[in-house]
Amino acid sequence: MFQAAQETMSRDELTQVQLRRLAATLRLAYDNVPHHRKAFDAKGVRPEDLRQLSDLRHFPFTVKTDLRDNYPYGMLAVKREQLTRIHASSGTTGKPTVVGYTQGDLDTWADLAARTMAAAGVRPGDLVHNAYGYGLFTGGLGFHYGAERLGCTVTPMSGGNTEKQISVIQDLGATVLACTPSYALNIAEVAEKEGVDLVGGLLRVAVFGAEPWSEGMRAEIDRRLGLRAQDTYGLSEIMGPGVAAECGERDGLHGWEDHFLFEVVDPATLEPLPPGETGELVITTLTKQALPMVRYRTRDITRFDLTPCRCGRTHGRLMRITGRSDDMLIIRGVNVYPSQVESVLVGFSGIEPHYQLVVSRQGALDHLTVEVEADPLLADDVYVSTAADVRHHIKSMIGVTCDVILQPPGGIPRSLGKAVRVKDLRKQ
Ligand code: DLL
Repeated sequence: MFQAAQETMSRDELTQVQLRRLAATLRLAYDNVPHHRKAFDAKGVRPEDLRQLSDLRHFPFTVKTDLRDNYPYGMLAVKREQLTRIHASSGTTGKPTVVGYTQGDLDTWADLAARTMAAAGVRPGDLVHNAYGYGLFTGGLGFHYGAERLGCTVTPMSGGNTEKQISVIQDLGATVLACTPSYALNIAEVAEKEGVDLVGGLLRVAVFGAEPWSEGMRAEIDRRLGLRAQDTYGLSEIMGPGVAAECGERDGLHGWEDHFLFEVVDPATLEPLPPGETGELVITTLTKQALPMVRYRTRDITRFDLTPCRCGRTHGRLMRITGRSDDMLIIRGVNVYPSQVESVLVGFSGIEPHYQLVVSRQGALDHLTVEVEADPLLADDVYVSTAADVRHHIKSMIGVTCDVILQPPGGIPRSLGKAVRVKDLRKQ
């Protein structure tokens, strides 16, 4: 199943499947989840009002706080006893968001994670070194079962203890690396420091995701680990990893449309945008049993491209997710995502792509300081001029005025999972 039959269905077939599954999902949500019933009633819609896919625009959105307000089990369409597994996302504030899976949901998830890995170029027989966190986070177990389903051998490493990761990759002969891109960079760096040649080793493909990353970072990691880095997307409220996957073309991530319905809405008006326009991604699940999601506002900014892909898959493509609307900084009127700054920093001579954005308040205005690490070979007396160069490039490429501070090697905290790119001092 390098390319499942569902991945090449015609648009007409796909629409039929989606409509049938969407009707069942709306019914399931309305009949079993008091929150959805109330929200439908408040908008004056009933499941049977759905006649065609475009009717979905009349149904209410679901947002993260709905999950928090109904913590822990209020959004479930089944009894707690019918769950086989629970995951949770920690979030930065307040209660975690709890998500549940029936055995059927876990089966679908394993299939989709397997399809995601296959699209990325993973094959049966590959040895997958899985350094995504195991536990409440969906990354570890999500890819674990996907890899098994695809017929791979899995090393369930989880994150952390980077020196050990490197010897396990080498000793066991891993061909696939699954982790966040920021952690992969950490692995590359530690291997280089220890004089371990991962580039000449067996690693062939990396299955990345869980955080925004740039094309520049991709080139950097491809080179420093000697593999092909592929992007995958997912979120726990919808399932976990395996919602969308880049194919070998590396030109957008195929959203698995037989299991999810993707809309892109204008974040200000919440009106659906025509295909191909950039906005906030909204996802409705089509086959989830325990936790059906109706029009979940992901906050992720992307566009959904329906033009044919050279790989032959008919499922539309999410263009690389630049960031979440919550992560967007507005610095003196200029909108900026951390991943845009990353694009400027990666490959810049004299610095390493370890960085953090510090946002503070100067008077009435927000102020951005980019802290980035110096190359270990950079002479002390050119720190200041290098910082000025970086500052100038950020201004000319992104249009944002900032301060740049060069930190000595090791001065920026390393990622063990999702990197923390923004330090916000405004809230202190
Ligand atoms: O991060 C699931 C996952 C695990 C995806 C491993 C891929 C690989 P959450 O912790 O719920 O779930 O975080 C979901 O992470 O809404 C995005 O903002 C961000 N995100 C996930 N994948 C990407 C990506 C997992 N490829 C949130 N590019 C999402 C950019 C991503 N952002």
